[in-house]
Amino acid sequence: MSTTLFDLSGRTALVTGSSRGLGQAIARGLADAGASLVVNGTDAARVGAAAKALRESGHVVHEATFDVTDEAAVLRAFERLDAAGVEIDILVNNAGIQLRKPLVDVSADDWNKVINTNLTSAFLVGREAARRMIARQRGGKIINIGSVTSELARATVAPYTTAKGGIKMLTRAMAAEWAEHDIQVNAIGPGYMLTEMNRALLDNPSFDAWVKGRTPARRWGRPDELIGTAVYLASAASGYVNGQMIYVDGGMLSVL
Ligand code: GCO
Repeated sequence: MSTTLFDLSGRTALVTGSSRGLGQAIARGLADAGASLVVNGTDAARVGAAAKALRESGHVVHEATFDVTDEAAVLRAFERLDAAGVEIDILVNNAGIQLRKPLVDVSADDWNKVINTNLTSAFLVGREAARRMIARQRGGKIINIGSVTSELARATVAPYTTAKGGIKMLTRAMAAEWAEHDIQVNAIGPGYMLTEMNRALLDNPSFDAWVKGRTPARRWGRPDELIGTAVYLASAASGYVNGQMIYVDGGMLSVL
């Protein structure tokens, strides 16, 4: 089998929310597969630290500190990348936040913040990336990060669940319009992963036991366990895959 099938050399990947958590792990995995990276976050210091760590591993890294929920900021960020000659071949829409509270207690501001960060941002950043991919006529890859909550709901995370359900359908909608431009748009649906966003759950013995009992693998997933699927969807190996959500969930969605 050709080893170049999964080689990302010569390509540049923008991973939103890649200064920590799943995004940071995916960014490292894409870099290790040969891609140059654009690290994004809203905190310049965090973005700089994540970029420094990747550079220390010998990778080519650009820093892009901007708020993915702010349309004007997204437009300015892409204009800066254009001016610097940085062309995005691979986009990973990873940025996301969690809010855990009963739906009856969720304010409109709460709701909008989660929807804007976890769903609308994928539209705003995806649109700018696709505009350029289509104009260049060189194709591209867009990978949206969903969740097992793209399929099943859990009480107290309604805004997040709704956004992640939207990610599944936005992935299909993007594929419907952009596949003819040789842009493959797909999604990854993580299960319960060992991240700071889930720290409160991890530290709760009964929730920890529930995750382990509900997951056939009987354990939480590690962020680095998303890398193989991310590299696959970012590479030539998935040239005829469109609109799919690949669940990396230890089997959680496959069982009652
Ligand atoms: C929660 C968790 C989940 C997981 C993940 C599952 O509160 O239930 O945060 O949302 O993080 O998204 O795919």
